Amino acid sequence: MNPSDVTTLLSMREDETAQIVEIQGGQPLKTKLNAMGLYKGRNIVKRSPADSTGPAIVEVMGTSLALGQGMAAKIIVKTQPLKLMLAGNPNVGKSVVFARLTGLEVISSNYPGTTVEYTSGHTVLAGERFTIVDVPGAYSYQATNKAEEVASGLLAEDGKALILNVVDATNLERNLFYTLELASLGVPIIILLNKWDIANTHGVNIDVSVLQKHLGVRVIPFVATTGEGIAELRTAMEDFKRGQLSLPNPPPENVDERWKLIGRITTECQKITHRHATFLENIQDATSRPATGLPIAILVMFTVFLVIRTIGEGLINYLLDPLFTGVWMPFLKTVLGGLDEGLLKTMLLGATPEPMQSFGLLTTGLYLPFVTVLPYIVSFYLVLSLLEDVGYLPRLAVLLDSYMHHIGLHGYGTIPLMLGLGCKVPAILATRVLETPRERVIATALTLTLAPCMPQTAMIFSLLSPYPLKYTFIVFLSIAFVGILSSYILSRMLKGETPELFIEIPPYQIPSTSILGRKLYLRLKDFIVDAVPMIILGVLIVGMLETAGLLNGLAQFFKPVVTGMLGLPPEAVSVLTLGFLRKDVSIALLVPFNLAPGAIVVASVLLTLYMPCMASFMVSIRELGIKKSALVFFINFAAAVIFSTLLNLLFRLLDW
Ligand SMILES: Nc1nc2c(ncn2[C@@H]2O[C@H](COP(=O)(O)OP(=O)(O)OP(=O)(O)O)[C@@H](O)[C@H]2O)c(=O)[nH]1
Ligand SMILES: [Mg+2]
Repeated sequence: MNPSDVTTLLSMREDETAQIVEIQGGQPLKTKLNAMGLYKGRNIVKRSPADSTGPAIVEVMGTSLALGQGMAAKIIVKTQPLKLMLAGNPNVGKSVVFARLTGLEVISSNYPGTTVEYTSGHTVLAGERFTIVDVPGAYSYQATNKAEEVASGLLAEDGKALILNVVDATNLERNLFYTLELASLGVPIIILLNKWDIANTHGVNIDVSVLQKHLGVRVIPFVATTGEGIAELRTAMEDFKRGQLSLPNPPPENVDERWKLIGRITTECQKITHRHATFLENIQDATSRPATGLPIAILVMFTVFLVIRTIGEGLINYLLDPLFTGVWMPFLKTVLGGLDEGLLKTMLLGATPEPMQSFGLLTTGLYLPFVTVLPYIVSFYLVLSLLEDVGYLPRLAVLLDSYMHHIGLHGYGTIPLMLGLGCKVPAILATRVLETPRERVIATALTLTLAPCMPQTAMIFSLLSPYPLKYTFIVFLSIAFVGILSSYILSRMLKGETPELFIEIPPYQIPSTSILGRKLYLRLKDFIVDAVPMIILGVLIVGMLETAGLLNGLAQFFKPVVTGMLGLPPEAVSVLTLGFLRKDVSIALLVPFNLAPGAIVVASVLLTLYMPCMASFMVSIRELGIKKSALVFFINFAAAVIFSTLLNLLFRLLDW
């Protein structure tokens, strides 16, 4: 708690809300106030100004009470910061504004639906502390998907003091519809006319004063990415604090009337000067038209794959592996080499000196996350963030729309799938922008199975790197095949229609390097904070199980399935069990078995598909509920076991 939030009822400002934390002055006063409903924990609203010379007026449980100044000075309260809602259409820049005002890190991207859960933070504006909420983007107060439901729910809550309506200046007419809906919520609004820079270069001129007059609210031209307009926002907040911000003009009730009004407003305040199509706009056309767009998409995806691998491998071979083997390992040897042989030494350094096989905490435990996986995480998120910020993903969604309909999804499903190449957890959350529960189930199933996540991909790359490239391709093709097949089955099992694609396609933009850098940092931080400890724990568990000889018993029990059907050594059971905790660790565990490449392929396919990892397991259950998640998990499991068995048979025939 910030100590400056604690004050007395006497010094509270007019209309301020607070909670009583203590009543001083002895028991008799406490009892007296208690009888009137003033006790510790109770919320109150002050109705008289702080500098008033008369009694203090407070509102409690809907009734007003007057208290003498002496009494009011004995009631200690904690004031609650005013709540400021950051609302607007999707992809208008709310999250960038939020990050700028709060200094908190949130992800922003150039496609609608980046924020599907809300984030809140604190900011000080005009000397006043505010709680500020990054409301998910919505086109209308009448929600049509889960993200919009969250938005309307947040806006309907009591206690909001002000709405900061972020409006895309390049798209004024469409954005104003939501603005008019917000205008009927009964709180003051400040409009941030964001992307003012793009509007200018596109020849869109908006007369701010005319717009202000029509809407009855303050309008501030704003560039969230650079912070232009912050000074005007501060001034507006000063005015808000002094109570000089009037409520917006009441909008017409009828929807048609609203659109008519919007039409009148835009013709009056907006002038668009004609200009030639820019280079970016020409590319925009080429990438969205199927004839040129599909070949470009294939080229883009192929390049993406290559770039990710090249950067990842480069980082490993030329930087991290030499550092680890040349600097870290000798250092460990010097410092811990003298340790007595025994449990502690085995735990820390493992059984063998090989960093990938020893399963010591300080050897494999660090090598795995930092040398094998991190480089690919860096390169993947670098490339993904670029695609996101340029605005390529919605175009991919449009291009793939007709194919996606075969498996019961529309094109927007490609966005969670792309995110899922990195980590399944944010990807499953991203399915919230899909309209129907059926679509969300299918999209979740496909996200979980279409391809492994990045840490696991990194391990598959590294495990198969000594062998010809065809093995790596077979792994990914098999996984994609099973993923698509099981989603197809699921889409037939779940009754219902797939809605038509209906998304906004933002124009391409040159990404801001600072936003790109911040996003990469945020995603890496997530990996290091959430995933690395799990990897180390996984390494520890396996090391311990092995030392204790427990793996053997388990291995014997499952031997018929694992060896008979899948052709893997019985000890691989431990690997499969651990796959639930961390899939990348479990794949790394295959190293000591010296498997043939065919067996690595079978094991990789099985491990990717048979079960989601613990984190995505929990998120699926939270998002879809237990019943639907169980269906998804079951279909994936069955498909994984059947397909891996077939693959094993095939490899035996081919003698791979
Ligand atoms: N040029 C320019 N780009 C901006 C500006 N504000 C935001 N952007 C970009 O617009 C895109 C969308 O920004 P976000 O903050 O993710 O949008 P959002 O409103 O939070 O979107 P949702 O979470 O999908 O509702 C990002 O690529 C931003 O970098 C701006 O003022 N100028
Ligand atoms: Mg956002």
